[in-house]
Amino acid sequence: QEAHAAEMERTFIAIKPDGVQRGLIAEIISRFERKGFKLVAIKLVVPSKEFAQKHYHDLKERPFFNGLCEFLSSGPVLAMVWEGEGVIKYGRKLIGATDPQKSEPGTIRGDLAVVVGRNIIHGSDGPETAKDEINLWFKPQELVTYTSNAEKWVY
Ligand code: FUP
Repeated sequence: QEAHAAEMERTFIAIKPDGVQRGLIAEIISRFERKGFKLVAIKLVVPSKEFAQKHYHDLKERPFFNGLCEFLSSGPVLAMVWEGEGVIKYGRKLIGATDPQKSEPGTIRGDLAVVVGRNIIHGSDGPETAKDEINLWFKPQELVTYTSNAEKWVY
């Protein structure tokens, strides 16, 4: 099928320090890859606390905000952009509910995490946040445009 490439949806996905430290990078990436989504940007970074506060600015009134930002900046985070039809919403589905006690088995948090403060992965919750988060974490030239060999069989 044609006319996909130009307008394909993108989302920001990050493996938090707990996921990186627990050796879950390959496990998590493979779930997005096997689904048929396409990786268009990836880097390992230790965000500053100020950067973490920017990333989670929507939550600044919440009681857990400070601890959350301390945690995100406590070690390497694997920042990624994934592309594909419906990737924002379906990415959230792959990730599962915020609280791993409530995430379904089969989801990333359901299978691999136990408590909300260590839920191993972040994913943008809508088109606006996806755009904002991609812009916060990546420079435009870090987003790689290419045709994957798989996509003519996925679409
Ligand atoms: P999500 O989009 O699923 O990551 O959920 P939120 O944006 O609501 O929350 C962001 C992060 O805040 C969660 F991943 C974990 C943390 N959090 C807590 O520590 N306690 C809470 O009660 C809710 C969220």
